[in-house]
Amino acid sequence: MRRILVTRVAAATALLSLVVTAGPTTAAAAEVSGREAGTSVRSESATTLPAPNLAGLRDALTRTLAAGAPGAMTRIDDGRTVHRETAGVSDTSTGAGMDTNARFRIGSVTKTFSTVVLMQLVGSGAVDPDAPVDRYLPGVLPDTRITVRRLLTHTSGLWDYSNEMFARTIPGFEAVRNKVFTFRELIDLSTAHPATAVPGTTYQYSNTNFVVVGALIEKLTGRSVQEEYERRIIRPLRLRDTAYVHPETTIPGKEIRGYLTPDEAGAPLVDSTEQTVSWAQSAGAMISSPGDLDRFVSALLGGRLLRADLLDQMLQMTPSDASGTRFYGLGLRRRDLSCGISVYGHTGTVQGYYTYAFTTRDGRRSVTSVANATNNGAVNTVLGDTLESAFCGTAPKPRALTAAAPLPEEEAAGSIGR
Ligand code: REX
Repeated sequence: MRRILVTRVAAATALLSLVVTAGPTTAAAAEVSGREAGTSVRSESATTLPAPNLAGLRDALTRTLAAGAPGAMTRIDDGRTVHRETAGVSDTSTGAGMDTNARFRIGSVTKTFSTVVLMQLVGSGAVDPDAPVDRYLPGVLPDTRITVRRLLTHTSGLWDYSNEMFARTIPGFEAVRNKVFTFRELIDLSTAHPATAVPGTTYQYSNTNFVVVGALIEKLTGRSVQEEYERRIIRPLRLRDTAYVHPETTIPGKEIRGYLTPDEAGAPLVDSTEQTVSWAQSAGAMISSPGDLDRFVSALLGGRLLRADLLDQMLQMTPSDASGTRFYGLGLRRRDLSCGISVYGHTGTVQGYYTYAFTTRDGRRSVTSVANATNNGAVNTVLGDTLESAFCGTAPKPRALTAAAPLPEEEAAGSIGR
């Protein structure tokens, strides 16, 4: 039985009172233009955004279940009002409902956390973003044209080692679920392959880039990435559900269980909740909750984690596919929605969990959506429709999707259909 719960809660969480650094305040309506691949981006404040379309949201979540996820949920936070919508179950064995207060694996949204740490290090002069990585990690990468910035923009040309790792979904996952890798082992898996492009010329999404970022953070600070996430982001923002527990395999506290879809049609879902996520580490191993992710992306775009010039660098976007609506900056995605609004954040895919965590340019409306089944492109695509309802107030037209023939997702081209 699939139930949909709707609650509206006044946001007592004092999001706006959080000031981590003396960053800039947000303008009511800003025109961001210039260096973003020649585009001009309209960017409204939450006060001028259409109200979320809750019927459209519920419809998108219901269709996410129809596409094969046991559960799906969205949390919308505009600083005054929180909308929570859930559909389906967080645990197929107990039948417990989805829960917007529970924790899950956020996959590549971790890349945005890693970027914030690195950009704070840029801000303090500890690292030059345009210097070769080789200056800081001598002999680790094969080409001195790979700069720190080219890691963050996915233009290093470093092969994504996870392509081969998960070519066969269940065997690939089972082979690494309890493994503990060093950063160097993962980097060496990548550099055993030739470069995919000349550094600086081509956007090509690769987990390797953000594993190198993790290695850099540890080299520059002399501390673990876990300590750096905690002291620079988690504690200042009071993110109580956010953690980097690598190489622990369990999610502490209240959890959403995750399910992996086998490649063989009709095969039952595999519970993939427990794993080290060591294959991803600083590219994808964090745990969080919808409330914490809303707070994180809001604080980032609201200028409360980075100085304005550093945030501006994260916002320098290049197209990530041919759609004309999807872009990548430094560890940050931009999506242009059908109503002309641009939203900023990241997506995540780690076995069992698809995540979307996006916010407006001023950070005033933030949205996190999660589904607990992966290796199913239709689930991911339909879950993405929640952004249209949440930011544009529209109800996207239902579309017929099957796992075998999903709409194109931004990282599917040239990789392994994840
Ligand atoms: C690995 C395979 C997916 C998942 C991956 N995830 O590279 C990173 C990430 C950390 O979150 N990236 C996404 C598996 C694209 C993002 O940035 O949004 N797929 C699955 C397979 C395919 O095993 N054979 O679907 O769970």
